[in-house]
Amino acid sequence: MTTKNFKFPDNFLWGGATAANQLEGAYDVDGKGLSIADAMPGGKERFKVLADSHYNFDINPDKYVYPNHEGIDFYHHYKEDIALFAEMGFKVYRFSIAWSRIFPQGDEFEPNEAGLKFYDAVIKECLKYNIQPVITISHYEMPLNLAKKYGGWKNRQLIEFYERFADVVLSRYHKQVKYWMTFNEINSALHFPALSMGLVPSNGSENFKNIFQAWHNQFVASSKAVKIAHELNPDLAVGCMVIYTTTYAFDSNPVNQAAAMKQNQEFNQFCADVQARGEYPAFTRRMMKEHGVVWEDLDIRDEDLALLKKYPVDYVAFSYYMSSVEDKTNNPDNKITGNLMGGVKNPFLEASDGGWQIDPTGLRIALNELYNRYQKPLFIVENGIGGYDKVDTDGSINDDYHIAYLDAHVKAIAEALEDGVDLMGYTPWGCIDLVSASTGEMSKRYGFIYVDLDDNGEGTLDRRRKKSFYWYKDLIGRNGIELEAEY
Ligand code: BGP
Repeated sequence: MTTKNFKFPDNFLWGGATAANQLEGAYDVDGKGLSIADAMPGGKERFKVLADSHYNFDINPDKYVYPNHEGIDFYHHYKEDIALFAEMGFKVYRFSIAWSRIFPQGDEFEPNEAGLKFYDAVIKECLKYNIQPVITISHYEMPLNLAKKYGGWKNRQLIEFYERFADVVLSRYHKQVKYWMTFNEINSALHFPALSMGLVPSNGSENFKNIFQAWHNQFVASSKAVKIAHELNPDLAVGCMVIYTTTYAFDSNPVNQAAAMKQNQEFNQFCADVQARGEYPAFTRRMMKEHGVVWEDLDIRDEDLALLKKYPVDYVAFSYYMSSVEDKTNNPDNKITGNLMGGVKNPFLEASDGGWQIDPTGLRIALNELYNRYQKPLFIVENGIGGYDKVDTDGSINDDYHIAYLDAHVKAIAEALEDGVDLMGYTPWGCIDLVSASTGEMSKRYGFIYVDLDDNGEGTLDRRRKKSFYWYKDLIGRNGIELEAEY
């Protein structure tokens, strides 16, 4: 087989991604308030608990474990961890700021200085190694009080609270940090509103009117953050962030093709259209109607629409883990699980242990679809495979499945660059092992760096380089990859 060496652009942003609630720990230290993530139990029961009609972000330590409370204690290990990122050659490190460290209850007027000091130190440490921070302002971790007292994002007052939070962090860090994102995986809410909207059945998640209202409030809040950022410095780059799940029709039956089109609109395009184009897409009213919601019943004001139009995002960031298949005709019972998504099994793909279908070509397609739709720079800010690693007797961790997954996806990225896509960078998810968002487990690992900690919080917290650590270091160092000559 003939191969060619593909070179990535010189300024390509290689790095890794994490979220505060999944790794920092120190959940009640230095004035931090509780966040909704602190109230989500760990383990495979997590989704079931969140779906219970009585659950209202209550914390019940007698019954459940809460691995996020300790995370991997990045709060006290950040120097060691960032040094390891630097050793791999990271150009960027994507992390989020825990809102409840800065505004413990979410509705205060003055920020918590001790919380800000922590991020001062993290940013300083990154810059020491010429690692540029990429900050997600809100990643699945709003202050608990905003969910309990205000009912989550369906309440318009949240816009004001978020604006205050965004203003504080942007004003403090705009000189050191160029790249920002407003909300993590904003489109996940249709399937799972608890994490990003603070909505569970007991405060209205089952009424789609609340979901669309919450989204609208988030879109407005996002545009306000873009406005603040650009007023501070027009060169700051603020992105939206969506989960992208490349969607195929089961076959050429037009009914299935239309189902795939609709799924694409609802899941992949709706939020990014509003945030990147600055207006609701043409299919909005129909999509709302199909969920029993009428546009006129929502609190969507003219000044909101003007703000959305005036302050769209500068780039489109997304997570990509898998693709999905739409099938309206066969009704097969081979349903699969996935990253918040169900779907039908794709006979051409293999799946991870957790049932996520592995599809590198789907990433090339995603990049082309997104770029051709928005014509804005893209940023892959999450990608990876969660697996169950074991430490060999000599202490090594041979995570070949992890390398194989990432290698195939990096090749697909190279092909998309050849297709002409404008891609800023690549930050694989969970560059250091951390607590899973969907299961709250430690044992589902994505990292290049292994952390000695189990699902019950037992372990030394020692960090170890996995085999993939050296693979990634080599890739970044070469800034290139061997591709088959014909793709
Ligand atoms: C995304 C989230 C992340 C992350 C990742 C992996 O949806 O933005 O926070 O956790 O998925 O998912 P999980 O941890 O459930 O394996």
